[in-house]
Amino acid sequence: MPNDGGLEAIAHHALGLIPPQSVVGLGTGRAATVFIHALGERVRNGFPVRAIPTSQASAALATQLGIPLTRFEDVEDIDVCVDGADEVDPAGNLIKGFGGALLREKVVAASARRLVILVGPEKLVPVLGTRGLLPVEVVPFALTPVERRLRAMGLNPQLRRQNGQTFITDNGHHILDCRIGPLDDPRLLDDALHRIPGVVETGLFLDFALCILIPEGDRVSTRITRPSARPE
Ligand code: A5P
Repeated sequence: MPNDGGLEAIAHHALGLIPPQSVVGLGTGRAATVFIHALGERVRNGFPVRAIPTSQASAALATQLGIPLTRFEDVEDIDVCVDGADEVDPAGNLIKGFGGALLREKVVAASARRLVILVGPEKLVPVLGTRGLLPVEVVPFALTPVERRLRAMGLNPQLRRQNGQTFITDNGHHILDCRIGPLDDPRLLDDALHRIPGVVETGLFLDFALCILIPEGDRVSTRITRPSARPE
C-alpha cells in the first residue's frame, strides 16, 4: 500500500460503488481529494457521471480534472456521496467540518441515496468528541451572541482563523470550534445547538446510513451502518 495511509486504496474501492450515469456528491478534504482524482481518471477514460461538489475547492478540482458538475435544480437525486470524516463512532455517527465545509457536506449527504465515508483507522473513536473539537457554523451577524451562548454551555468556542484572518466558509459564515470531551448524548447537544438563533449547522452527522471504508493492512475493510442512506 502506498504511504498515504491507505487513502488511495479506499478511494479506488469507492469508485467500484459508483454506477455509470450516477450523480455523485464530492466531499471535501484529503480523503475526498484522493477520491476526486481517482474519479477524474475514470471520467477521462469515458466513465459517464455528473457531480455536485461540497465546496469551492472540490468544485475547482473536479473542473480541473474534467468531471462534469451539475446542480440540485438539474437532478432528481444524488446517487452516492463520497466524503471523509473527522471522527466515526461505532454506530457510524460522525463529526465533520475540521476542513470547514460542514454545511454543504451535510446538505449533499442528506440528499444522497448512499453516503460512503473514507477514513483512516485514526478517525475511529469509541465515543464522538474523543478528538476534542466540534465545529459549529454561524452567521457573522450572530457571532457574539452565539459565542456567549456556547461559552455559557461550557463549550469554550474559538473563532476559527486561517492565515491570520478570520475563516470565512464558502457560504460566507464563520466557524466556532467548540472544545468538547467525549459526548454522552450527541443528539441532545446537536438539538441544543440548533435551537440557538444564528447557528446554521453543526459538525455532528447523526443517524446517516453509511458505508465506511477503512484501510486495513493491504485490504479495505467495509462497515455498513444502516440500510437506508437518508435520515428520516
Ligand atoms: C471538511 O469540512 C471535513 O468535514 C472533511 O470531510 C473532514 O475534515 C475529513 O477531512 P480529511 O479527509 O482531510 O481528514
